[in-house]
Parts: sequence; structure tokens; C-alpha cells
Amino acid sequence: MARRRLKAKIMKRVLSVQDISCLGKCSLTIALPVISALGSETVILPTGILSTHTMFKNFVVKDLSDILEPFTKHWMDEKVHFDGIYSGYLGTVGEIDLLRQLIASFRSKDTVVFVDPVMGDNGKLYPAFDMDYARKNCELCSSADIIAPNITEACFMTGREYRTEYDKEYIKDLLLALSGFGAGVSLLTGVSFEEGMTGVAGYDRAQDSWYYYPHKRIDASYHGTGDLFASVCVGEIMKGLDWRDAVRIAADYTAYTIEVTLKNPEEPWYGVDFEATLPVLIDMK
Ligand code: PXL
Repeated sequence: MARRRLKAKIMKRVLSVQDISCLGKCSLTIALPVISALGSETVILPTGILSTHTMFKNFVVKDLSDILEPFTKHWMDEKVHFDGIYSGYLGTVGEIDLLRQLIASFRSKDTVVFVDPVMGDNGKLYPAFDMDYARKNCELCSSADIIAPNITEACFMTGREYRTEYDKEYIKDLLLALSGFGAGVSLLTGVSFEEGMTGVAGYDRAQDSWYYYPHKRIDASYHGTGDLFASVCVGEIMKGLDWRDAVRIAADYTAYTIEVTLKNPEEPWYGVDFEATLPVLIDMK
């Protein structure tokens, strides 16, 4: 059997804090396999457990807010070190306070905190969220090194008007407003300046530098693609890549996975076929 030559190196450990949608291919059921496949140990802290993600009708939810404090305490007692902390879909305003305490407890000078303030898309909040939740996410973003909202989420957090047609000034204003929350790097996903293309914009506060990575837009929308993008970013950053390279790989891989999913004759609607594309991701540079 052919084997990859394994380089001896210390494995990074990432804590991912978000829900488990048992059926639905999003949040932890993406973060765990993807970050593991990219070579980091992935510790999970489920904030809630759902029968499916919230785009299904009649989904059932069990809130798990009450495990956050005791689990944090146990890991603190065990002197666990996290190289990365990555949060996505949470659930309640109270969980954001608990997560901020957790971040403060585990943060060391080399911990990368990546916050994807998942709360909506296409100009609307997801069914479980309201404006209080959106505002509270600004506080969570202030605890992060890197944040990665889409335009909808950025507008709800910054109070800017949501637009589907915009120019570079609109995107720069959104990024500066996001950056005002305090993260070192602010990303904005789903930014399109021309027909047939989309991309990721970014602003690095310390360097006062702008970034835009355009790529082909595939005309399909699936749930979980934001989680796939964020998980790849985190996995690649843990490998030591600069955030700009991590974003490029994550954007290309997510677009490729959507293309592959579109070819599936069963026409899945609720998530992408990342299981089929993980081998490609592992070798992407
Ligand atoms: O992919 C974002 C996401 C995560 N978790 C849950 C969701 C969604 C999007 O709809 O419903 C439960």
C-alpha cells in the first residue's frame, strides 16, 4: 500500500464551538472532518443539538448552553492548550457571554481566535435569531483575531443597509465598520463586483491593508458553504499559512465543492458533497 511520507511535527489543537445539526452537513459536522483532514486535532464544544439545520421544517432543538461553563472548567483543570478557537452558529445571547469568557480563559499569545458570526444570509436573519442576537455578535467579534461574516451578517452587526448592488466604497465602509469591533483581520464573504464572479474581501487593521480574492461564481446556493469556507481557513491557518493564502484555498475549495455537488444526479438541496472533495483539499496549495 502506498503511504504518504509523514513529517514529524507537533499537532495543533483547535476548539470548535458551534451547534451540531445531526442531519444537514453544517457547523460541527463540517468543522470536525475538515479541520481533522487538514491535520489538526479538533476538539468540539456543541452549543446545541438540532435534529436538522434550521432550513428544514419542524426541526427539533435542545439547547446545550449549560455545558459551556463546566466543560471549560474541566479543560482548564486539565491545563489544555488550544492553538485555535473557532466559533460559528451559536444559539443564544447568553452563550456569547460564556464563549467570551472561555476565549479569555484559554487565549495565549499564539492562540488564533476565528469568529464566524453566523446569523443570516440573503438579507435575512436565520429563524432562531433577532436583532439582540445580531448586536451581541459585535461583542463576540471584539474577542476575535479574525472574523468572517457575509454581507448580510456584516450589515446586521454594523447597522448598514443591506444591498445586492454595490461598489468598492460600500464594501470598504463595511470592512472598516467591522474592523472597529477590534479584530485584527476582518473578512467579508460573497463580495461580487462583476457578473459571474464572487470573492472574499479583507482588511488587516495593523497593516492598514486591503485584500480581495475574486473567483468564479457558481450559480447555486447551499447551506453549510460558509461553514466549509471558515473550517478550511482555520485548518490552513493552523498549518502555518498566512490568512491570505488560507482564504484563497478556502474560497477555491468551496467553489469546487459546489461545482461537484451540482453534478450529483440526486440533486442534494441541504448541503454540499464535501465528503467527495476532501482528498483534493488535502493536497491544495
Ligand atoms: O450553516 C449555517 C448553519 C449552522 N447551523 C444551523 C443552521 C445553519 C444555517 O441555516 O441552521 C443550525
